[in-house]
Amino acid sequence: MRIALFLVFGITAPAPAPAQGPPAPAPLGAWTPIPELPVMGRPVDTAAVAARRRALAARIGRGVVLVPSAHERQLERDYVQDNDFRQNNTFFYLTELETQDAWLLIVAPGGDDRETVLFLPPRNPAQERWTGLRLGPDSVAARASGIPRVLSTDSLDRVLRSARARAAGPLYLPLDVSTRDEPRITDLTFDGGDVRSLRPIVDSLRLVKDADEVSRLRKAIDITTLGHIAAMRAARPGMWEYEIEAALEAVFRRNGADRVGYPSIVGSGPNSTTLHYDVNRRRTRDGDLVLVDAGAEWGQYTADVTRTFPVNGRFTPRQKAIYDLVLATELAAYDSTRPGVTIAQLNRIARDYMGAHSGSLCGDQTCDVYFIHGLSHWLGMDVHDVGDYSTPFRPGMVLTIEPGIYLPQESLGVRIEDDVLVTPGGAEWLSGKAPRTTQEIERLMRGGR
Ligand SMILES: [Mn+2]
Repeated sequence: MRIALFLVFGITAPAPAPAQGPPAPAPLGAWTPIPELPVMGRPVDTAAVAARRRALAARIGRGVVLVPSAHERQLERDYVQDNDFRQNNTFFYLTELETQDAWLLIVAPGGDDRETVLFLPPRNPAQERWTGLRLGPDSVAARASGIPRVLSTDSLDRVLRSARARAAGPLYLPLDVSTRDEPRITDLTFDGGDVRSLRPIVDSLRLVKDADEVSRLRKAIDITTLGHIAAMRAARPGMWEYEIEAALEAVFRRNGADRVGYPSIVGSGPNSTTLHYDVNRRRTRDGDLVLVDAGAEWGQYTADVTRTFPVNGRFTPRQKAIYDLVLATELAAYDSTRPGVTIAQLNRIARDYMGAHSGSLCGDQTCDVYFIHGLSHWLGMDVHDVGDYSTPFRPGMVLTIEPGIYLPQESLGVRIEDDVLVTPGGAEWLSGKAPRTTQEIERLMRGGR
């Protein structure tokens, strides 16, 4: 069930506009916290997250799982320029809540409603006047999360102790970079109990996306496609790379993207041959190719799409020949994408194809020599998503296919990257709406549709 929290939000009637000057702040004592509060975040697919928690408990068999949420960053103490709150991925996977300073406890066997507890800090009205309304340990949080047992974080240690005694199994914690500064996690790892890493189990669950995850990815990818189209339309010789970046990211934001999934790469001319160039400060010149590798993030999931286009709207014969080989390589890899195949096999198929169809395009060498990175990676909440790279494809897995050829001596780099969902019968392009053939790109840049 999805709970439309924005309806709840509707009860906060705006104050009437003052006749003149800014309104005087209401004295703190006169301000009453609104019991029905909005959550910073989107509605939770409560059925989907409950199913993920049950799946996790089933994989553990017996034990206790404890996961902290992310904390708010301190404006002026961390990075003044960036205090954006982004939820911890493990916590988000199991709750879809974008709330700070929370903890999730799951006891296995079970992992159902009776064996799951959400801990939230008590609300702080004075603090909320600065940072906005928060979820607190009350019935609003229970409804928003679909977790009936919501307690104050004050009771976490006591409830955890009794849960561990009852479960008589290991304690699973997300032991990774996301929790290395979490004092409670550090203490628990040294308390002499059987403490194990939660990540391998959660990572393998995250590898196969459920329907809610696929719909989030589709949204992020659709927004990204619109951004790439806008970048192609805006491009003109003499434009600065950052102007093309601005055209792209304006469309991301205008369409509701929460942020970029990674720094946008807009590399023109020589910069098109630098794989992760993201300075974006060069002025383009007539005849340049522009390589744009960018993905919007929406609902915690990110796209990862690359398009390469001529800044003046016309590929030279040389650029087109290299481009068409990269594209044909991508299609060959896609045609082999189906359940049971591995990324290593796909990589081999792509390299063999590129090598066999190089002709004299890359001089004495075959062009796969200039294809200097891997073909694919998993895609999800992380742009290079978690999961074992030797896992044979199963329906619901999402990966990129991204061959490239980079010729620095010619200032000529081409990468084409699409996001692909593995289906029972093969695969589906998720980013197929972004123009991809030289003909489609040239038509779009001439002002066609
Ligand atoms: Mn990629």
